[in-house]
Amino acid sequence: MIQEVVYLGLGSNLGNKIENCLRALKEVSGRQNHIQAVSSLYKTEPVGFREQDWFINCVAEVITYLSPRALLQFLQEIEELVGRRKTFRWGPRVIDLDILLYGTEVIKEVDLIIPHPYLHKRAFVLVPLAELAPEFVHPILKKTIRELLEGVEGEEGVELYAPPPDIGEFL
Ligand code: A4P
Ligand code: MG
Repeated sequence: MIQEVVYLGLGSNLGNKIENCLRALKEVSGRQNHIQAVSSLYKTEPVGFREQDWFINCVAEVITYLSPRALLQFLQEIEELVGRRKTFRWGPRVIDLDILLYGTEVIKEVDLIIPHPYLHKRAFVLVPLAELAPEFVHPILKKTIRELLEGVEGEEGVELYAPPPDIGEFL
């Protein structure tokens, strides 16, 4: 039986951003996925396409009983449910759910790349991830999340917005 610790990245910059993140976490939580911890919520400047509203970003630590591919499909269904409509790459979204890390697995397929390919370049991912797993070693780069955070640019665009949601809400 599969049982793996995964880190999920959540981002929203359309509608009620916090509600969207909380709703997505509620949908993730269930028999197949147990939410262990959630980071603080951060208000972050848009990266990539910059002419869009600011984001709420956070990271969740989850025990999953799904394979990487089944988890990806499940997260895509939740994105649909919570109301994500395709705009364009790096454009505004109601909710974006990314698999940042799936244990120490390395996967390089066209539509599934783990660790997430931009994880080490994005302060909006590393700041909340470092709250939950500072000593986790990136399986390719062989550096801890703390070390990756020390080397990243753009930390000034990541501002603490709200404390971690009560995970009791998701049980
Ligand atoms: N995909 C591959 N690997 C993964 C993975 N590990 N987790 C594929 C999730 N999906 C993965 O993603 C496109 C395809 O990536 C999926 O079909 C899946 O098979 P998408 O979420 O549909 O499209 P996207 O999000 O528009 O593109 P992309 O490249 O995933 O963008 P990102 O990296 O998600 O960046 N600025 C701030 N401050 N905060 C943000 O959250 N987010 C983005 C989007 C840009 N700027 C941001 C933020
Ligand atoms: Mg994405």
